[in-house]
Amino acid sequence: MYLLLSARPSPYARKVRIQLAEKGIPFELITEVPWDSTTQTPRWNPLEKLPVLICPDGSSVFESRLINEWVEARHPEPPLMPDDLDARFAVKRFEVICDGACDALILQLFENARGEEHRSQPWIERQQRKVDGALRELARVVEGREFCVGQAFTLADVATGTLLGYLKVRWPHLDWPQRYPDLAAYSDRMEQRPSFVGSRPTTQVISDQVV
Ligand SMILES: N[C@@H](CCC(=O)N[C@@H](CS)C(=O)NCC(=O)O)C(=O)O
Repeated sequence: MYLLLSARPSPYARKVRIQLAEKGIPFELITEVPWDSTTQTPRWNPLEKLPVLICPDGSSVFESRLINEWVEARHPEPPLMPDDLDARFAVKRFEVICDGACDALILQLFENARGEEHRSQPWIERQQRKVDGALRELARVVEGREFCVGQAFTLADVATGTLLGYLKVRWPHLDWPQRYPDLAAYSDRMEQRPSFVGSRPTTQVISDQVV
């Protein structure tokens, strides 16, 4: 059986949880706080980040997009990647935008954690512009559509639904649902899928000082 190193709020880990659930692949979920010294993450990933998928043979796959690709290659049914080359790149474009927005959010989280005296407002604003830009672009592309790419649920929906779900839990004050009601309705639809219901993000306490 696969093991998955995951954190409860992690949008990156949630992408893998959703993919495994959509494919009906059994796995044992190991919940960690990757920012704490108690985490076993560095044992499996030299970059000390989760998610990490640990295979029955003891090898590990890390970096959420690589895990998604790896799982897709080894467990192709049901497919979450289209066959058509242009559609595949369209899916990857969504993944790049959503992961980039998550990165910008996490950078802000830790910049804020430095405390009022030490935080850099220009840095926070730069990161927030990336999040705003990502949401603007997602709203433009998703408007009036059931799924991000083509007529079926793909890894693009996994990435987009996960980013939006993360925003709702960790950044509830942002006004994107009012600015982009279509995107908000899309997010509500995605959150109804059993794979999303079973992996709703919740907050975790970080005990170590990270910054
Ligand atoms: N690009 C990575 C990002 C993963 C990531 O940043 N994970 C966070 C948890 S949400 C982490 O483990 N951070 C610990 C650290 O950076 O030391 C991916 O897609 O897997």
